[in-house]
Amino acid sequence: MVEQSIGKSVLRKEDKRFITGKGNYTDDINIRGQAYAYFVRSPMAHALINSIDVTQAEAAEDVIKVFTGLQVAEDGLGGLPCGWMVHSKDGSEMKQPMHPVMAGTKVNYAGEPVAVVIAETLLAAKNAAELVEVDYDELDAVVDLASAHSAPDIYDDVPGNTCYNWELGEKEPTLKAISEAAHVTTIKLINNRLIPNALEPRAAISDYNTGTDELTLYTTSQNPHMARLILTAFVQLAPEHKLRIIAPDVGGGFGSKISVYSEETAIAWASKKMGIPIKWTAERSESFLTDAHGRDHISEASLALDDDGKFLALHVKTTANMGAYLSLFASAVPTYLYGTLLAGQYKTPNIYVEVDSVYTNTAPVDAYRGAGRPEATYLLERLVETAARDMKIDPAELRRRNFIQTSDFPYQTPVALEYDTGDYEASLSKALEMAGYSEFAARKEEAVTRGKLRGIGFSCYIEACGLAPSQVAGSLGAGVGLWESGEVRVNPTGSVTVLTGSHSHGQGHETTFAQLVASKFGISVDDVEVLHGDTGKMDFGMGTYGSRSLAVGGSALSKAADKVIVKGKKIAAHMMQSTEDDIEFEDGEFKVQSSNLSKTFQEIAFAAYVPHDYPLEELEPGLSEKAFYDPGNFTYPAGTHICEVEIDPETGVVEIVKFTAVDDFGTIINPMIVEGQVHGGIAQGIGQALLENCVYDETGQLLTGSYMDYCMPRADDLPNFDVAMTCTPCTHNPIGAKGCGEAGAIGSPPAIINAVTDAIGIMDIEMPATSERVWRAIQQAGGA
Ligand code: MCN
Repeated sequence: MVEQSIGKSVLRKEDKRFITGKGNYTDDINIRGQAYAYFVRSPMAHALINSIDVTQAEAAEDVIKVFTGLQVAEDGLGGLPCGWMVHSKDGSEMKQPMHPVMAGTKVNYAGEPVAVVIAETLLAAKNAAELVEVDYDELDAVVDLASAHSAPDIYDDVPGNTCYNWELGEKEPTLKAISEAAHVTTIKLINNRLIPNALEPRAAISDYNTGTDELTLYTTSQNPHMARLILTAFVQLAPEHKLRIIAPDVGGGFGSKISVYSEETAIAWASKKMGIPIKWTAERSESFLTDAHGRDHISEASLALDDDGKFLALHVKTTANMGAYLSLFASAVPTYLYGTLLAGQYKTPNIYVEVDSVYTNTAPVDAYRGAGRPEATYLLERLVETAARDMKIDPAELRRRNFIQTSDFPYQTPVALEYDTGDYEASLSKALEMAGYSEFAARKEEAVTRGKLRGIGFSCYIEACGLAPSQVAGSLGAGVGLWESGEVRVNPTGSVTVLTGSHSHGQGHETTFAQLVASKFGISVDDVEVLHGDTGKMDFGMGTYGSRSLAVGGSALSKAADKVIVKGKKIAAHMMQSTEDDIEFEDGEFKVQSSNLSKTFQEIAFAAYVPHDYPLEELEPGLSEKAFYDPGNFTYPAGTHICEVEIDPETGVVEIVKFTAVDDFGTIINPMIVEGQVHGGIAQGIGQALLENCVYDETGQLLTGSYMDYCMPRADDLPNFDVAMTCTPCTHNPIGAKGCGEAGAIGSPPAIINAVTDAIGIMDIEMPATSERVWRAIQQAGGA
């Protein structure tokens, strides 16, 4: 009998190839006769293009061709679409300016591509790009988010630069409750703009077969089928059945590789036009300029409480930056992935949220690890902590008084979502114990003797992930369904090949999905191979984002595996002259319950493919099943993060001395991988809270365009994390699993800023709380 592997920290199967340099990333792929692309990008954030002269560039050595944005558009290629329609308060549709593959007559952010040079070598393409002469008329750039409405309009048909003005919840009861409440805490805050920085830059290589008319595009995508759908149905690059998209090994995405970008579209089009393979790999500076950025909100929020600290009402007003164009998921991020999360873990009876989303002359903003949910959590958990300080109630106690109780589930929030399950008290209690909260005062006192300021901060987060029921998504404006596909192919010798519509780009699916399927069949994890990321191999799938792969993609595989077992029982019944109802499948064996006869999984697999003794009239040969799974609800991971910091008042340097995270992800397949996901997420949250900030100057030039100016967290910025789990299994998927991929980035930033402000004795500090900001805050607060 093979040991059941669910819940075991099986080492990652994919790591052998990664750590021995055998990974196969897009840039590792070379096709005979390939040319290289280099993009000419706008140096200005906002300008009219009077003309583009490519004569010199095309005459340069080794240059094959130069294409401009206008040429691409004239060839009939459509714009890059946004996949989520959001309506304004007045019912009107969001304003969506055309997002051309490359700019034709006007550029709207610095770095926007205007032409592409195709050459025999990368160096030749790069050199020739310098020879493309673009005559621009610079326009004033709209950069400041707060004043974007009153700035000149970027697009003629988008008055006030307003994309939409959205609302959720009941306005009148909320405002009334706030006006009558015994206590109201109000905060204003900025959720700083971030640049994703996946380890592997975006890349693409396209190959057109003039014989078969098939266009193959290898690209760094989190969702290759969706990319194919967009490039065929909207951009009209090729018929769907003639376009194959392969997303091979992908070195991180964090949301930035969901979108279909200009570059892969342009090279695929050029490759088809010229009948040659073309390769493009982003330089890091191009990634900074053009990968979809994240966050970028300004908010004001008020929480009304009664004298006992019971939450009565929450009013939130947010302005969200969309950048210059609507990226693929952009419109959904500050609305359905944000406003719907504002109930948090609390029973707040009245909630009303307004979101004003605006265009600016900056790179498009889209999903970045957590996408909307970190922004909601940051706002709510900063507000709750501030209210606790205002009312002089212990912050853990204030949260406790307002928690949704286990007996309340399923719990309908006032902002659309219905939480299926959770136990918020359990994660808070465990986190308080692990963090040694009761001894914190003593530690703070001791720190003072060393001249240090010590603070502690909480964050009790919830997120909706496992995106999502298609009907719900559709009713909220999604242009696609959000189900997932899975196929389980049992090979004749009993090993298994799994094909999934999910895409792994660091999350370890090749291991966890293998564990899931191996456990179903009672076989070894080593006997299961997981394939993903190729529209030519697997069924249409929706891809990976919104921590959905296990809850949705894994559930599809679980259903497909169940079908295999059902068929296996039929074969077994025939082979052992029994009835299907009398067969039990357990520990990798099909057993006749009423006797001691049994057949192994492998024997049944062999019989399915060598059907000499087989019920051919009743059953087809083969043992391969598919399933499509559309979830009944989101999953709702939740937990408590507690951060403890020490600050050196002389320098403002913040040291995280302890970070505790207690999360509830329901049933866990692989604790080591889940902990790794939590660690990675917290690291990104620490980056946002203390170090990272995307800054444009007033003309729209990106000032933080390299690692010299954009500070990513490094190992010595991070403490050892104390991570633990509680478990309330998800009630509506067959695994009981909730997503874990974003939780760390969602829960951590407010805990960190709550700790920093607690240490200094102030109510607020802007993220990132750099040592300079902290030092200034300490001076303003009256010094150490
Ligand atoms: N898992 C588990 N038990 C659970 C939940 C998850 O064992 N109860 C496992 C899963 O099987 C999977 C991993 O944990 O191996 C993450 O699963 P899940 O929460 O389903 O998230 P996804 O696989 O859908 O990944 C998406 C998520 C998101 S949205 C971002 S952004 C993100 C993240 O994952 N980007 C990442 N983690 C990342 N990790 C890496 N290394 N690189 C990225 O780009």
